Amino acid sequence: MTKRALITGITGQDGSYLAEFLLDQGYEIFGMVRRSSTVTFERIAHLQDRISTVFADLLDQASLIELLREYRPDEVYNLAAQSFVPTSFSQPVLTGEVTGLGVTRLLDAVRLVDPTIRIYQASSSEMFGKVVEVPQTERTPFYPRSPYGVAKLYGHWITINYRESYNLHATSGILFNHESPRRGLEFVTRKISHGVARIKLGRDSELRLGNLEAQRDWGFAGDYVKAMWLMLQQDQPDDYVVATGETHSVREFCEIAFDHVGLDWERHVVVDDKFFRPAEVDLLIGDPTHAKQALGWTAETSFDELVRMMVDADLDLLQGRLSGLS
Ligand code: NAP
Ligand code: F7E
Repeated sequence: MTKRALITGITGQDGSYLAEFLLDQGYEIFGMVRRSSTVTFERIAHLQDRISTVFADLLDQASLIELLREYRPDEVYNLAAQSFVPTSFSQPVLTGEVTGLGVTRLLDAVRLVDPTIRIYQASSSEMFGKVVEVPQTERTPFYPRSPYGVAKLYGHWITINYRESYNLHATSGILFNHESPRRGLEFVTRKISHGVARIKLGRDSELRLGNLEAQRDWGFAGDYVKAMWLMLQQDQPDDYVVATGETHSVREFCEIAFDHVGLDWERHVVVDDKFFRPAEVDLLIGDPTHAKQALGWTAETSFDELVRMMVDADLDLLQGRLSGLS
């Protein structure tokens, strides 16, 4: 029997990689999209004839119930969110509605329509925020530092609550930062890779950034979607940290990215107060031991490979060699 998966957030970075991965596993894919006056399918344009796009919104409970009733997926991957941390400071209520309460709407739809549907919740290392332990594991206490982190923490706990209250196969993947050539241009890694490519091609001379000292555990999104799938293949639902186990600063990312094209980052990067946050997450580093032992999952792409892949893809994109979807 062909398995059916519903992916919310399919138009985002992870949605596109997960759809590719599940198609390779033989799944029938339903990608949930929200109504927009412009088409936002750039990342999944190459998959359009292999997946079905279906309309609903995490803000609308009835739309989620109808969706599950009509398409009856075996697995639901909840990737949809307002995911940009600075926007969560300027739009905290919207972020809470989508990134927090949206999870409850979806879990409740699963509970009402078919409680045997397995569900994956995209939790985040942002929940660790001002970290109380290094490295962070599934048992590290949380201390979120942004409305986004707070909303994700609500989503995390409501997932556990529905698992324990209604016996749902509801799993939470606590994923650390993962990047790719498909990352949104506002996130720091893609902002740097795209900025480096523009400077290399003579279209810009400087790149304005915020806190260069922030450290993140950065992996490749293409590796991380496999962990999501593995989680839903387990007999029992659980929580998993998914990370590389290494941390690097924004400064290091700049050094490698500029060096890759023969430029000195210090001649081009300008620190701009505009990009600092009201509260910062200084250091994240995950311990993926549980994912390795229970799922057999490890990150396959090194930090250097990731940085170079992103810069090369942006050079290609700007020179019209490909769509940036490699
Ligand atoms: P992304 O690129 O920002 O994609 C977010 C997706 O959510 C988009 O498809 C967006 O649709 C959709 N969405 C937003 N509001 C919605 C709503 N009200 N109803 C339905 N869909 C809505 O995020 P990502 O990087 O792929 O991350 C995927 C998930 O993992 C997110 O939940 C994120 O918070 C979480 N996460 C990400 C990371 C990371 O490092 N990437 C780490 C940990 C957790 P539009 O295209 O219409 O805007
Ligand atoms: O910032 C610093 C910034 O916006 C990383 C989301 O996917 O990962 C992501 O959240 C760091 C921060 O990602 C700029 O202050 C410096 O310390 O790329 P980011 P994030 O906030 O870590 C988590 C795991 C998620 O779940 C989120 O959805 O870089 N930084 N200068 C900058 N950041 C940005 N965006 N722009 C700058 O100019």
